[in-house]
Amino acid sequence: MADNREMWTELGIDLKQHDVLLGGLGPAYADIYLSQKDRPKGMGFFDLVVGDIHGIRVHELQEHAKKGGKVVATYCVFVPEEFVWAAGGIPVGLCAGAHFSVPLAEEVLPRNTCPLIKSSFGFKLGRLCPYVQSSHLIVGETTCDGKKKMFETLAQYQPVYVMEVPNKKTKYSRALWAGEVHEFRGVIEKLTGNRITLENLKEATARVNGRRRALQRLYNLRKATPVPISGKDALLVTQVSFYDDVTRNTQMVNALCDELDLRVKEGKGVFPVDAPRILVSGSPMAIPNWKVHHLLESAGAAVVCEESCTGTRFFSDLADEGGATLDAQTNAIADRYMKINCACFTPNDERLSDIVRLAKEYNVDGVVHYNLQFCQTYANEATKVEKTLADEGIPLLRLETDYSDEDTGQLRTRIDAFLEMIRK
Ligand code: BJ8
Repeated sequence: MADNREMWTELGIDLKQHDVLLGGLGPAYADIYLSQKDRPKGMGFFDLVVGDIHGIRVHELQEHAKKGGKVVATYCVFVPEEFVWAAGGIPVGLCAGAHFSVPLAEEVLPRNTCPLIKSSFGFKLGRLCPYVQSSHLIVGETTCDGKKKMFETLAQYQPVYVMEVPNKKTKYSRALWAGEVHEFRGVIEKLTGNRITLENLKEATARVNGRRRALQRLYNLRKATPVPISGKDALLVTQVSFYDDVTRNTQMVNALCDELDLRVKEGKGVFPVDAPRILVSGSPMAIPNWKVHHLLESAGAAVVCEESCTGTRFFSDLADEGGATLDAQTNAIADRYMKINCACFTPNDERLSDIVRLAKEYNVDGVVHYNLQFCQTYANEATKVEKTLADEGIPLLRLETDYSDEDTGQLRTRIDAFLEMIRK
């Protein structure tokens, strides 16, 4: 701990406010996570990671930086991490899931901005996040207006590079995106001083695919009844995957899956067999945003899948590893990312098909559409999701919320009523 404080001081962290932030996280984690019954032993690793959330991994990043290595921070699953690993850098998906930093951000950003954007900006403004402080470059994207304008402001505080994500999936848009990915390759080479070659890019692609396969395995195990792991735990595994070392993370997720495999064979689960099975679909849930999962599972539901960027959109598609040249491999990676069905695309009907397919594959009793407040793209799609699911006869609950606790009572009432309706 003393070790951590010294490091945080060197990173320019506001120790006083940071103590308040971490002081609140421990008890919340104990209440939400450690109180769960029959947790898989494999969750011990993830508890350890969260228990020292601003320690162990940040030390690793610092060690890397002392040897001349670079750290690249990101906020979106569109940023192709393969290039960073290939060039010997470390990519880190930043959290942005805490209310703590939101009031700080509201001093600069419009209040009617989504909490994910405000939280991430507030972490930088308040010097509260050692991952942000450790990063040599923040890579943003043009997925939504709020984010892209926030990145302009963020650039006043830290080096920022923004990738242009197109809004359509036509051949012209794909060409634009491929160009952006090629450009990004050069940006990362320049930052790290290392050449990206066909060999190291293929190796990095295989490593990232390994983690994607491990997460696919975890999600497939959640299709079992009774479900062998809670939705909260599965969400945490995905959240941690954004900033852990890719090789270690793959090993730990696979070790957890080995244990869950046994559970499934023995018919052991964490909820009764008749617990309503819920698919959560919508905006991403970054650490420590566990609000809706906690409310759902406390009310007796089992969250069995997330159609989200902290869920299936993060790992469902693998990148082809067979490019014959560096440019071909770069294009293969660009193609893989264009399969992500984010609400920033128009039209985005593939997401509707994904939701229906996942609802069936995971045998769910209902879908919760989760919308971060002021996120226009997901709020607009919610209406289409509602119609599509009504046509399929799948019950839907639409929730719009932020990171605060202010609406917890109201959400609980609506969730209880939804589950009651499903049970009937
Ligand atoms: S690929 S979902 S991670 S953009 S919630 S900031 S869209 S106003 S997070 Fe996302 Fe990439 Fe898409 Fe996924 Fe804007 Fe909406 Fe906020 Fe959002």
